[in-house]
Amino acid sequence: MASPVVDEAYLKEVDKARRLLRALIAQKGCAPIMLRLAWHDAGTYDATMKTGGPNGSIRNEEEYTHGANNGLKIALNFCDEIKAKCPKITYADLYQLAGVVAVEVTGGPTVDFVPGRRDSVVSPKEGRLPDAKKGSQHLKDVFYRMGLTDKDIVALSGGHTLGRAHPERSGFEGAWTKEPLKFDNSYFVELLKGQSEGLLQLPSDKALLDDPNFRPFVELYAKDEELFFKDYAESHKKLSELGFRPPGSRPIKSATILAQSAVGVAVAAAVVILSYMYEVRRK
Ligand code: TBV
Repeated sequence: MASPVVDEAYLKEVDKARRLLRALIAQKGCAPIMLRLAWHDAGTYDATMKTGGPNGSIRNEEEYTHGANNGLKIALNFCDEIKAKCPKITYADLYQLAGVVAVEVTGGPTVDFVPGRRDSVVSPKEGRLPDAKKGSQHLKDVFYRMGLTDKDIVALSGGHTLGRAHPERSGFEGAWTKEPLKFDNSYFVELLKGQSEGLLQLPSDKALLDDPNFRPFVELYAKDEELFFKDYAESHKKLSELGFRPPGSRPIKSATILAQSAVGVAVAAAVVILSYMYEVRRK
């Protein structure tokens, strides 16, 4: 499908959708599942094949019925309420905006949001999202496929500061932190404490402690919430823009640059010549 035209009317709807999302998330307390929806739409990206990614395809029945997406129909339906009031906005933009607002309204960092994602009717095959029962090599395989780094993996895992696992959805149960509706660095603090207080730690969470590339970031983020917020906001933006080139940000073609510099040189030369002639005539 074609890119949406991000004109003034589109930006106005993005603004309206942002306000409606704030209200809906505050009213329903659904920030965690909205963040999970944004992540699961984006997290299918394959940087080599240039398929998947934040393209709204999770709205297709074929995709939201994948095992990893259990329960996400709830969040899709919430987004449909907003889509009905803001019909111009693409599903792809709406789901990513929902993720950004979920982080914002629970006290997390402001994640920069650039609109213009196009919707896709094509869903990737099942199996691109990480499996919570597996270890650090699996996590790396999945995130490297997206073009993301070890630091992105750890920072984004901090998203488990929100929400909980539901037995009927994933087979796991419980929250990762004591205040699952507050976005802070407590995921890392609790992770380092170990499983002492009945909080949840999936095998994929524990992998962050065991892997020598991951662990230093866990320790940094547990100590320094400001650093976590800064890195999280950068990684979340990357995740939300996988395979996305904002409309109007086309790299300037080299011919255009050449033409621009030719004009620049000509203008500079004209100024020099004219001022010289002016000086000569004054003498
Ligand atoms: C829920 C899976 C954000 N994630 C969640 C559940 C499970 C995982 C519970 C679902 C349920 O039963 O309702 C099993 N967690 C994983 C997997 C890994 C993991 C597969 C592998 C490493 N998660 C996430 C990112 C982000 C999230 C990148 C957001 C940026 N996930 C998330 C939230 C919730 C889940 C906010 O994946 C709570 C939803 C990086 C709710 O409360 O409904 C962690 C990472 O670690 C893989």
